[in-house]
Amino acid sequence: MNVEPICMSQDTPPEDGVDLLPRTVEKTEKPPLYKVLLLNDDYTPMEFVVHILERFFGMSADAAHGIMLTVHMKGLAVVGVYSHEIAETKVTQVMDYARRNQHPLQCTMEKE
Ligand code: TYC
Repeated sequence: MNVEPICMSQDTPPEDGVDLLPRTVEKTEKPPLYKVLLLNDDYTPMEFVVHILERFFGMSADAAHGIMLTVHMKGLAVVGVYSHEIAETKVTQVMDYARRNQHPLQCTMEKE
């Protein structure tokens, strides 16, 4: 939080008595957002990717199928945008689940 004096009127007498104290402007910065990306590979089954998108990203079967095909054809796609902590959790959940099922699926995050 930044606190900026707007009117420092200490060395000149206040004209109307209103500016005895410096006014402040509070600048609240929005937390940065992070894109979660799913990467294509030649081995992870399509149904497994669809399942991941439904399970961890709350997508409908249709949306998940569409995004999976986008990743398959284009090489990668953004599958969600979150705060740093949530994005990190999603990446960990996907990577752990893929690894446990012995698929090489890769999921990463990057600042928006
Ligand atoms: N390319 C994979 C296949 O043909 C399917 C796939 C889609 C893999 C999306 C990963 O993120 C991915 N079986």
